[in-house]
Amino acid sequence: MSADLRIDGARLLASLEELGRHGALPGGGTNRLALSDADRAARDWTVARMRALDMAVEIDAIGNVFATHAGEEDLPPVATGSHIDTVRTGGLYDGNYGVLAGLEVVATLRAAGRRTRRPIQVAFFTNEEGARFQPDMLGSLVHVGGMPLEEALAVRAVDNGALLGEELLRIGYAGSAPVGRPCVDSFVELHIEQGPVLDREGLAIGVVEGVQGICWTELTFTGRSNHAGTTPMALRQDAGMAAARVAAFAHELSQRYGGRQLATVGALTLQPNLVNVIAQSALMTVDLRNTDGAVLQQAQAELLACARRIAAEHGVLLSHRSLADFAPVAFDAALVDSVERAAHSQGLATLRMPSGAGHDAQMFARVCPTAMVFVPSRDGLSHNVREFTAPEQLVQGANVLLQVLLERADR
Ligand code: HGY
Ligand code: MN
Ligand code: MN
Ligand code: MN
Repeated sequence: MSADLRIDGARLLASLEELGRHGALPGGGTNRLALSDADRAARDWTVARMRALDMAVEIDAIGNVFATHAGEEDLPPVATGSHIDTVRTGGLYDGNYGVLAGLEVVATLRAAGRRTRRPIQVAFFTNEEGARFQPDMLGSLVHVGGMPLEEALAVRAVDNGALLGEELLRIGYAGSAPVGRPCVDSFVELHIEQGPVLDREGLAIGVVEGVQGICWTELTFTGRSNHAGTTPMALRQDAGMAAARVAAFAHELSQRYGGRQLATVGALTLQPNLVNVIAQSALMTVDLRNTDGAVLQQAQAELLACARRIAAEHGVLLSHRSLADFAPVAFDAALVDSVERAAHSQGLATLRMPSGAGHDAQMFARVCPTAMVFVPSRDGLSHNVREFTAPEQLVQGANVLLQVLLERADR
C-alpha cells in the first residue's frame, strides 16, 4: 500500500501558488522577510492549512511552528519541513516547497485513511534565510539548542533595528513551547537544489549527503571623508578603497583555494556614497563556504588578516563580527540510502551531492538522523525572482519524500 501511495500533485502546486501570494512582488517572485507583515500573513495561512488537516499545532519560543499528524503510538515524530521566510528577491519554492510538500504528505495519508506507527510532524522555522536577522537558520539553531534563546531574541533586524523578540510578539508568534530540548526521531527536508547540477545533468533527485560549512563576516571600515580632487593619495583615510581591496582579496582567495572555496561580497555600503567624496565608512559582508571545514577556517583567518593589513595601509579603523559560523555537516547514511532507494523505486535518476546552501536540516543533523531530498532548479537560479522548478519535478520530489517518511515512520 505505501509503496504505490502518491501525492495529489495539483493540490501541491496550487498550494505553492496560494502561499506565494503573501509577499508577492509585482512581476513575479516573493519578498517575505522573516517576521515581516508578509511573513505573518504567510504563517497564518500555513497554520490554517495545518489545522484544516486536524494537525496539533505548537509554536515554540523562537516562533518555529510544528504541526503533528498523530501516529498509532505516541513516539517521537518523524519530522519534515523547511522555512517560509524568503530573501528580498525570492521565488516561490525556496523553503516553501518543503513545508507544503510535508503538508501534502499528511493530506495524502488522511485521504488514504493511513496512520503510521510514529507521528509525522511538519514544521517551518523562523528566519532560515538570515536576510533580516543573522545568523541564518536561526530558528532551527535555537530549537536544537545551538544558540541561547535570550541571545536570539536580542538580535536586531538589519533593515529597521527591531528586536527579534519584539517582532515575534508583534506578529503573534512568540510561542510557549520549549526550545533547546528537541524531541524528534528523525528529520527529512525536501528542497530545491538552488544550484545548477541536477538541471545540467538532467537528473530528477539529489540525494543530499551533507551541507557545506558557512562563515559570514561583517566588516566595518571607518576612515575620514575628504575631497576626491584635492586630497593626495598618501593623506587619505579611504574606507571605500579599503573595502574594495578586501572584496578583491576575497575573490582572489576563492581562485587560489580553487575547488569548492566560495566567496561572496553580498552587502557593501559606503557613506556618504557620493562620487566625489572619499568614503568616511564602509560596511561589507563576506560569505565564505567550503565543504572542507579546515580549509574554510583557514580562508576565514586569511580574510581577517588581509582586512587588518589593508585597514592599516589606509589608516582606517576596522571592526568586524561573525554573523554565522557553521561547520560542514554529514547526514545520516541509512536515511540518505533510503532517499536514494525511494527515488530509484519510483524510477527516478539520482545524484549524491553536498548542499551548497544552508538549510534547517543542518541544525537537526546535530540531534537526530537527518537527510535531504533535492529537486532541480532551472538554470541553477535561486534567491532570484526567476527561481523555477518544473511542476512534474516538484511532484516527483514530494513522492520521494512521502515514501521516505512512511518507511521511517512505520519502522
Ligand atoms: O544562505 C543560505 O544558504 C540559506 O539560504 N540561508
Ligand atoms: Mn531554503
Ligand atoms: Mn534561501
Ligand atoms: Mn537555505
